[in-house]
Amino acid sequence: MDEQAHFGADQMAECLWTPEGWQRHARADDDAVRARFALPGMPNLHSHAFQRAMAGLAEQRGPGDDSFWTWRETMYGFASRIQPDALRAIAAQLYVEMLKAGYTHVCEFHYLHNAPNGKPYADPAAMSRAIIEAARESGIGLTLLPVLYMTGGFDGRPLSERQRRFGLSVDAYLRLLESLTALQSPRLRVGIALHSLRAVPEAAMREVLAAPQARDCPIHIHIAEQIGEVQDCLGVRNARPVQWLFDHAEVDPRWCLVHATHLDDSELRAIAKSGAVAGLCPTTEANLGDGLFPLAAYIDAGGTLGIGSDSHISVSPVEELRWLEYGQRLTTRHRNIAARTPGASVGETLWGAALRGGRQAAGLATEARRDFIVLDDASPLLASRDERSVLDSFLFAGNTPLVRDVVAGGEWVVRDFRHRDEERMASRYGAAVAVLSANA
Ligand code: NGQ
Ligand code: ZN
Repeated sequence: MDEQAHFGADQMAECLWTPEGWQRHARADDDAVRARFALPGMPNLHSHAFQRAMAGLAEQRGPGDDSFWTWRETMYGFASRIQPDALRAIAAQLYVEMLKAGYTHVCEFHYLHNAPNGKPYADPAAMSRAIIEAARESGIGLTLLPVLYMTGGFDGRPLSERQRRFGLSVDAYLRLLESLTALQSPRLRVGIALHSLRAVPEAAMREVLAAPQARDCPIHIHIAEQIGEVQDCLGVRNARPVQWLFDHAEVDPRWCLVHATHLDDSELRAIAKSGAVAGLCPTTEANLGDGLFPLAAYIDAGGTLGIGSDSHISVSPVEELRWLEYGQRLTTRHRNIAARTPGASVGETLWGAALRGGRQAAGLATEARRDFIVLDDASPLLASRDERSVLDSFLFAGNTPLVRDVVAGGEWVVRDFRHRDEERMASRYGAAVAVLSANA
């Protein structure tokens, strides 16, 4: 088969699951496109690609009580050594892993803008271009979110030495945004990201949100991830973070509130009512000790959600969704939390919800029939499953990989569990990481 041929899901899948139910198509003639179970590919709504190369390197106990804040110091030390070539190698390998796991699109929350000495690169978009190239090489769809990061805390303190790589003035930020927006294509969307309320002063936030690009592009922000952040916000701004944001910005479906872990009832209802996406990253939130998102109440309030792999301690939509549900089961001591009506499947509910919210956060049209994954119906686990049970089995019982083929943007990027360029990506990644470790 011609690898470059473009496919839509209806041309190939015998059975395609959609949030509205299973759709049947005539069986394709070519046996190579046989697919008993196909699903739309998942958008990954939150990624810091460079962090993949330090996954597993912050799991040894330090001198005191380890926390999000001690992890962040380790991460900053690691970030300070990454240059454009290394970023491209790491991101491309990561995106290959994402595709093989069932993600067909990624929102890259990108703040590593400047050279290690804190000065802009000769091309201020050098690091952004590395991300764009990595996505193109891997075949994954990209929503690039250049990040505004200006201060080291709610009190407006200047960036620490290690944060200087992230810092841009509002003017420099808007210039970067404009130069990236000019590169948009069907496979590359550009949106806006405010790192967090602690990193963006109010006046800067207003200026960026008033830019013409902001009118109809995705707007992402980290918010209410840690209790310490809620306390600092209360101390300095006299309001909880989500409450403050709603009081000072028009939060609507353009927005993705990443983590939104620590919410009171009125904040939870405000997000749900606004149509903004709660960007949940369960494996990273578990790894960093963030806390648990109030899933059942949020779904009952009609809230929109999506998933991201964030620090990439794990790269799998299955694991994100499984942890999302299991976290709730462990604290409530009940089962089948995400499915709110009798007879509903947890797997279908979660895949469908994260698909809808992920597409919205990525700025994608709701129908993306050229992004889909084919499950391995020859695996013993799925061989005995039917349409009614396949998503639940995939999400809860799959351990060996079950994603057999992946079509992204109408192109076969994974066939029979292999990405079209995986050897080259892996060896380039290995070489880049060896250099980073040698310089540690
Ligand atoms: C980030 N990570 O942007 O990678 C942050 C830490 C910071 C999470 N919030 C960096 N999980 O807060 O400056
Ligand atoms: Zn993040």
